[in-house]
Amino acid sequence: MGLLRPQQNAHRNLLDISGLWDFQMDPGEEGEAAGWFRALPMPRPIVVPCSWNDLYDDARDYLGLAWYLTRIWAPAGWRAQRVFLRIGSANYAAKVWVNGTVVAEHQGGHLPFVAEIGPQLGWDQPNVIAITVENKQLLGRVPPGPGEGGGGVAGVLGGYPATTYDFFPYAGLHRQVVLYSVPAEAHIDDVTVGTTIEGSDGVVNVRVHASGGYAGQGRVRLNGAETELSFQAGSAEATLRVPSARFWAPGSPHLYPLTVTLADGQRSTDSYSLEIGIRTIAVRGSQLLLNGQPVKLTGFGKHEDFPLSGRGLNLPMWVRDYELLRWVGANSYRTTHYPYAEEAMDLADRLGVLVINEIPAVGLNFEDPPEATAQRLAQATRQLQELIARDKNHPSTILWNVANEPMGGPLLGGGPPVPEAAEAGMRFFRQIYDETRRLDPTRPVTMVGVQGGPLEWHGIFDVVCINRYYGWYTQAGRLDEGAETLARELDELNSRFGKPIIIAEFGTDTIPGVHAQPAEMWTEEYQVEFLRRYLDIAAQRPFMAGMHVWNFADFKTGQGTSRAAGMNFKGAFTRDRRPKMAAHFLRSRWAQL
Ligand code: E9O
Repeated sequence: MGLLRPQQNAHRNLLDISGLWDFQMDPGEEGEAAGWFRALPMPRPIVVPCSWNDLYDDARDYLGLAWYLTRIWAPAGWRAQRVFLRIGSANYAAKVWVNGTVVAEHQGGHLPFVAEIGPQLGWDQPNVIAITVENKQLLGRVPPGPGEGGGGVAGVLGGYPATTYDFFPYAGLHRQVVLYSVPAEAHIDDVTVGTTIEGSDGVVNVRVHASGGYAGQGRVRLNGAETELSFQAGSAEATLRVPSARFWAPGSPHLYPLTVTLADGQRSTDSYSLEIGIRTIAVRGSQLLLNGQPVKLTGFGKHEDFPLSGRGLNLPMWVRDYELLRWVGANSYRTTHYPYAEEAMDLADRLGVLVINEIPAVGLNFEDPPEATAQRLAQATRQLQELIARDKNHPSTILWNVANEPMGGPLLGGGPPVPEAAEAGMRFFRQIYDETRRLDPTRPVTMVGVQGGPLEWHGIFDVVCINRYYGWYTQAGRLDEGAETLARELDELNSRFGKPIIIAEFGTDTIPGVHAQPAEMWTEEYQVEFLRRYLDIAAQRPFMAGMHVWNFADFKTGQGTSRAAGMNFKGAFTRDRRPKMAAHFLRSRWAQL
């Protein structure tokens, strides 16, 4: 089944049931046996979408089972249609009841899931929707929990709550919950758009899947032209040409409206519309080519992170962040370390921002038991399937990233990678790479390597992405030495792989307002001097395809000795989006490009 974003039109309906819901934590996990899916015994109000952690004192570090419940009327006009419930993101594991019947279970946050609920709905009384969510940090999950041995870079550093990653483990229903309906006879279940360029023409391939083995007719409309679709066993395909097309790119993000219709003679029975960008993305030698032209990424790794809303959808934050990306002269970002909201992807299309789109595979450690790796492979594969199903039609997504900083042995103070772990990683990433290319043959695929990690894994992927901190985590306080190490390593990576290289993270923790001359760690001057050296080194190397500063903004982490005030301070902006000196410096380098 496809994951098309629900929409309202003449054939379909959409009702957002987010808002204030009932909430109750269930640390003893007694609610199911006690029938809490009908009503919660001691409910408190909660917001959907939002993380629960910043709202109640006793919920801040809570990652166990919690209940969400609401009562809704099904709109009377939907009676003749098929009705679905779609949950935009439940972090991490969820179970869903409608009027006491389980309709869905799902693992993994950040990606939507859907249940058909028509048969469970009542039309003459309110319906009870109950959802449990828990975010336990377990060894076989993606991202994995720390287990016994620590695991992951953040795991090595320690912290509370214990995670394998360096951001706060916010939990809850993080995106909208909606009801939608589609025509009962047959409906458009999936649309896949692929674009190529021939001279000045855009060539648009549209593949459509309709439910129930639909074998009728349909059409595709694009840019005022229309083409017939003939379905067989639910599938149809058409190729359209847009003469003298306006190609999608940063600076000219032109979008074309595309509508697919199912038609029974003159009568249309379903339709679905989306906005598409005509563009190509490819790797040639050590260059990343957008519409056949070399492109260099300037930008950041980010987070969905803000006070009170936590990881919950925050549209003001998104609009402001895109404005600041424009101001600072960034043309791109990476969805570190999980898929972002669908609205964020729409805005990237519309505003012309390039996106490296990443699954939540952060904190993998191939020294962990093989059973854990096998479970993670299954999880990561499913997350890739869901992400690609959700985001495949966004022109802004130019690169899939399958993991951040997987470890193949000890890092800090540790010694070289462990051969067995490196081998286990090779097997894992070969499978993941092949699966990604099978799901989407149109975009290059990458993996983001950690400083000191096994280098051979990069050989599998189309683009070499690396996170480097010479002059911070190593060679601390020695910016010039750090810069020399970086320059040497980049040249080695170039001669070894001959592929585009992106520094996908580099940065220093910087307390806003703290200064020193000469530059000293944790000061604004040090952050600027560090970034300056890295950007200079990249600018001298034609094989460098991008520079992503870590991070766009300061963000919340767990509590620990390496994170003052429970924050990672590597932002160019503060958590409330005020520019540090670094933001002004980056603007002076990027805004004129
Ligand atoms: C992942 C990101 O989520 N990369 C980390 C970032 C950080 O600020 C974190 O927030 O810590 C950097 C990891 C660097 C590890 C360096 C190890 C060097 C040992 C040889």
